[in-house]
Amino acid sequence: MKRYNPKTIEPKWQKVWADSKIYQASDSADKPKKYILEYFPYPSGATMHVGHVRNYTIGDATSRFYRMNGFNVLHPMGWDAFGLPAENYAIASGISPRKAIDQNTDHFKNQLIQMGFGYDWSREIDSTDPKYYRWTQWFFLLLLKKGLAYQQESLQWWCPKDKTVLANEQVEDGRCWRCGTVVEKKSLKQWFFKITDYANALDKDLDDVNWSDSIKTMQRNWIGKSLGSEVKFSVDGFDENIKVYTTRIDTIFGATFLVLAPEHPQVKKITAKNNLLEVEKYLKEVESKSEIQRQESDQNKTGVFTGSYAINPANDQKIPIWVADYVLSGYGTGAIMAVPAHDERDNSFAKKFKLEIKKVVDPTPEAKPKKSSDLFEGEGVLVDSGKYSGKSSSEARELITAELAKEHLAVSRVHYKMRDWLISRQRYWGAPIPVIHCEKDGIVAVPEDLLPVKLPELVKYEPGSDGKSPLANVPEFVNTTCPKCDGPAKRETDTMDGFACSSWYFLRFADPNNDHQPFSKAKVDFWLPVDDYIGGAEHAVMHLLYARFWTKVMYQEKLIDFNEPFLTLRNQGMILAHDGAKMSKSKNNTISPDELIEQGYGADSIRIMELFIGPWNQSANWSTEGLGGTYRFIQRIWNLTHEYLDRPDDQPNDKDSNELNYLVNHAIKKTSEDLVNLSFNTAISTQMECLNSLYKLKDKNGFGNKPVWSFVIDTMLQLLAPFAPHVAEELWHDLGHKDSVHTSVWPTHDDKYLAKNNMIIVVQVNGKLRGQFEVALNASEDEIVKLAKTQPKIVESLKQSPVKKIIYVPSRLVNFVV
Ligand code: ANZ
Repeated sequence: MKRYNPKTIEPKWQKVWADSKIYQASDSADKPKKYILEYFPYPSGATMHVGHVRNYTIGDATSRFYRMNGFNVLHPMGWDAFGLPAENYAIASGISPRKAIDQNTDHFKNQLIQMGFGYDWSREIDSTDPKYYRWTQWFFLLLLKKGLAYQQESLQWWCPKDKTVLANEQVEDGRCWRCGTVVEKKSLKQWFFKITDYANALDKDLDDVNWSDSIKTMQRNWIGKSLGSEVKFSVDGFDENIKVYTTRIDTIFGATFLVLAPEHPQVKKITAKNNLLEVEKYLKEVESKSEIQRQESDQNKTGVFTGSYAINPANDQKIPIWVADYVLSGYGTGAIMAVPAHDERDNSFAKKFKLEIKKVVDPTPEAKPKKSSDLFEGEGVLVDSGKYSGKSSSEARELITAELAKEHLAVSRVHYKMRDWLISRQRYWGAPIPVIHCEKDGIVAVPEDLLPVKLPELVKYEPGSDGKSPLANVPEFVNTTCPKCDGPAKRETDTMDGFACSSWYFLRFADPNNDHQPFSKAKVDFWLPVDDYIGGAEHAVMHLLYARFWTKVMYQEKLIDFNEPFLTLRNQGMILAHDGAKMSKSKNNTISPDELIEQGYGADSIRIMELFIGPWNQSANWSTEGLGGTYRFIQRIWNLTHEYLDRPDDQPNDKDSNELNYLVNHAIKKTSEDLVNLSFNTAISTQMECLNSLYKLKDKNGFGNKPVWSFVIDTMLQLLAPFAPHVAEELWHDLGHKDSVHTSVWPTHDDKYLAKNNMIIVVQVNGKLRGQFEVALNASEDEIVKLAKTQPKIVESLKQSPVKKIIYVPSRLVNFVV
């Protein structure tokens, strides 16, 4: 009998598939389309480990399933190769980023091919290829034209280790998201994309996509929509008004002081002469604090009195104005009315500086806390609030806003926490920002026909600490002429954040070789939106938010016909090391598919292991022993198929037809349903059980009924094909098929075989008939007993007396002895 050897069959079929281009998607098929996408990877040094492999296996199994179901499937792959990881790797290893990326993509691509993933490689893209980033630059210019890209001097997050600025989203708990260094603020001129113009749409349209609630919530929190009011407080003795932003105008009668952020432009204007020195001293102190220190523990709140007073417009009370750094300059109006009885931060500040705490909201009786406290942050019923006393918080908010609005003292406002997206980077390895600075004409866009602005090859690409990109040291790059006046001018030397490149790559896959446009509208409208987007949850905020923003801009520009790029988002669970630790190069606990293939397991066993290890969206610990199990499963299919092929010409018999038909139809039904729901592990266990039953029948009666057995084996291989594509293909050809199993038509089950194969089980208590039910012929004893226990009369009897013994007569009855 021919023996199973993945080392020979796997490379063989990989080559055949590539040569026969079976995974190439057609732009003009009359079949329905399906676009399945995994995040395109950073090819950054570290090789792919079994955690990454899971992501691609999910996408690949799904793609194969839909292709066999008659869909025109687009399943592409490319490289997100600009950005810091690639550059840092290059610096550390001493080879240029270009060379490093080329080496790494080659290696990564080979790994993907050797896993048997069916990508349409004719659509491969590389974000660092000038043919690609030409269009990233084109989009930059589009945003510039629409007023959605602008340059501004402002305080920015700066990572002293990576020597570049970071977007807000890239700062986590005051640290750089990549290297963990505590970030600083630096005043720098930077480029921004005005994503805030789309805050409302980005929030609202989450209603229309099929994403997990947790990812939607993370995006919503990041966008941070807040509904409140802006209220004007006049300053006693000054011709100034201070606007505050509050979501709790119902507490305005309890506002006992105002607080301005240290950076607030009115601070010096409204400070009393005698207090000026002290206020200035405080402002200096704050400047030297890191953001982490500023947001630190509540006990250490700092602040300074301005010596001035504001008039509370609700009750004309005079209240002191303070400056304190717990109020942020970048949010709302940068000024607040402090209500220490109902806001925790205000409460601790008031206690520290001995300011008045005045209760104006009582909890409703059901919400009354057990312990009494001078702080209640919830909503309730107003007290001590003039004519609004007795009203509910929500009613009072409307009434007070309306009343103050009459005198133009308040308006309803929506604020968003999200800031504009900072996209310039002072690093070498990115797409150059395509603008020119001219003394006469200011910022001038590089004309479209001169794109791409190519990134020059450099010898020295380490960043300096002067806040300038290494490109600034390359006169041939910097010095140019102004496209408007032809006078001498200088190129912008910052490059774009890598996230700019990944904000549109999914569109380019629809038309990857277009040299005249980023893509043709017809092709993009044909393929997009992406039907299934598969990846880890780490992209919840940045990439997914940015890509949605670009999509909305393109939709408004009528470049595309849809305004959400990813209809369904799937976040797979992580594969952890044997001991449950996160796999990482630094912990030296990664397992690469290469080594497992080298050991002889084969890509097919690894693929099955990735999916069988547990539900696809939950994390699981890797187990190389488990891999032995999936290898044996494949080997059993191999052996059964070859025993069937080598069977002696024995007497035909029809003994098992019914059961065979039942088994195979059940396996088709279950595998198909499971693949629609991504329930890969249960699909695989169904196939394992089916295989066991087939062995039993074969051992009893041989391969008696040839046509039925032939159908059964063909079908089993088709069902296996999405999971273990190589072995399925090899056996399929061994059986005499000429075309690929992967382009064969997915089998459909016939209900008649399932219905006929039920049996009636009688249920008794102490030998007396108590009911009966129908169950599948191949149901196990456990299943049958479990079902018997749920019969209404049995439930009743078992409640009254405990079971002493259960007697099961196979295929006939269950008797409970009580
Ligand atoms: C008075 C008040 C009373 C508030 C109360 C809360 C509770 P969200 O939901 O996050 O938008 N706030 C406004 N601007 C701020 C700033 N620049 N820095 C720090 N805090 C600021 O929260 C809005 C609330 O956060 C506002 O409502 C304001 O405090 C505070 F019982 O006003 B509130």
